[in-house]
Amino acid sequence: MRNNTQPPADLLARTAAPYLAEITTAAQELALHGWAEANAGNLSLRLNDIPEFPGPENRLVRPFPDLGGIGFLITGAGTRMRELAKDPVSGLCLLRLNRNGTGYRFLCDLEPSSELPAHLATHAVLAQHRPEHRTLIHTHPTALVALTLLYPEPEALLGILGRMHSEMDVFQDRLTALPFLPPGSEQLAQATGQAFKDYSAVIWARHGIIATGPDFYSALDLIQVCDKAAQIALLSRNLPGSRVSRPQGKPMHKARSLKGWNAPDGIETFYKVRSRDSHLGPEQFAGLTRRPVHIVLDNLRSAFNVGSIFRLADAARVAELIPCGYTAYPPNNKLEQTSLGTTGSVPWRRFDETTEALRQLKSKGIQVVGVETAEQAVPYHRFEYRFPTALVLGNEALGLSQSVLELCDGIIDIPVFGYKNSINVAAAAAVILYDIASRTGWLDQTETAR
Ligand code: 2HA
Ligand code: ZN
Repeated sequence: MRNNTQPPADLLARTAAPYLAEITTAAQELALHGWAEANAGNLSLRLNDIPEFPGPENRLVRPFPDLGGIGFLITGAGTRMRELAKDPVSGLCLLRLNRNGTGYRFLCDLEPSSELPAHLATHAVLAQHRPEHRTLIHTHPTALVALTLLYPEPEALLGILGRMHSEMDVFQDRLTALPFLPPGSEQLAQATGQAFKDYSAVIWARHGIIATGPDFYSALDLIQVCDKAAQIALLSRNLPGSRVSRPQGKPMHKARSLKGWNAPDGIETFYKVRSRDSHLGPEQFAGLTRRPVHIVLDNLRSAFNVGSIFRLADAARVAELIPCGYTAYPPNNKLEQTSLGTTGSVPWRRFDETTEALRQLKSKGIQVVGVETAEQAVPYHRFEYRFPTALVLGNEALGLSQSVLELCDGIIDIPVFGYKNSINVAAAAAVILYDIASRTGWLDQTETAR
């Protein structure tokens, strides 16, 4: 809606005049950093003592009684930061809430920013809790947004940022993060307003950041430091020859609980290791549903491979493991070097003859699927399983014997494109098992706490 009535001609320009230098700087910086693609981002400033001006009144979805009679400068919807930097007055709206805070009038040729709800909700909180914080900047810092994709958990994200850059101390624990909420939405506005009770900057996952300060320069400082930390975090990842461990900066207060999070190898980590089932007692664990997949090992040569498959069977919580013929079985030193303690958590039984194991499984209605690069094999990702199913894995060199193949209800293989024309049997088992788990939706079933 445009304001058609004639307001005092220069009220907007006069009101904005004392702030033009900082608004210009902020807009320039946001544009130069590449955080203000198209019309991304918005700024606002809370003012007192704005005279009433005529014009149609716009009602607010949610009233802000504490902001009654308060005025704001806020960027207009569609304003580009690069344009705002050149001509700030043309990109700004002067907005004033009515006495009850139930509606507002505005002066400008544009609608106020699409994030007006978040700006108002935040200013309402700041006016009450930290009146000296009058400015808000919202922008889309590229590295920071990328980092929110890599670390969706706010605690992990804040922990990483806190350790990346000593300048993060400027925040003095006043930075927090919200999960993704739709841009411009009432939910985003409410969650952001709440967060500003305790924080001066709020990261919006997969979107950007919004920060406050007594002036635009200090709000901009917070955002620049935060994105710098995010850039350092991204640039220092996974470079060849780089040290695995992160530099030990002083963690921010919110991240302090991260200290002492240990990976299973005892080395301190920056993320909380997800435990899934490992916190359960043996009896609770034994009560969990096991996936209807049996794994039959037909004369495997390497006890190390058997151990790896035990570990995999534990991870995917399959029904059972059946070592047959001369396949190693527990207790076995080599096997235990790779099974890493999982022989106790995976049900297993052994047979002298693979064919005997298969006959027993088939008699219980279990589908038997051989893994073999045979002529008639179906690529594993297209095979239609019928559960319960048994996967039969063969000897590393010889594959499945003819008598075993004859008992199979289906044969699958893994397409390979290399010179060697095969992959390790434990790796093959992992590929096939996790394909099944992903196709059946098991990966999304969180029977136990994450
Ligand atoms: O101003 O950045 O979040 C456009 C936006 C919406
Ligand atoms: Zn935005």
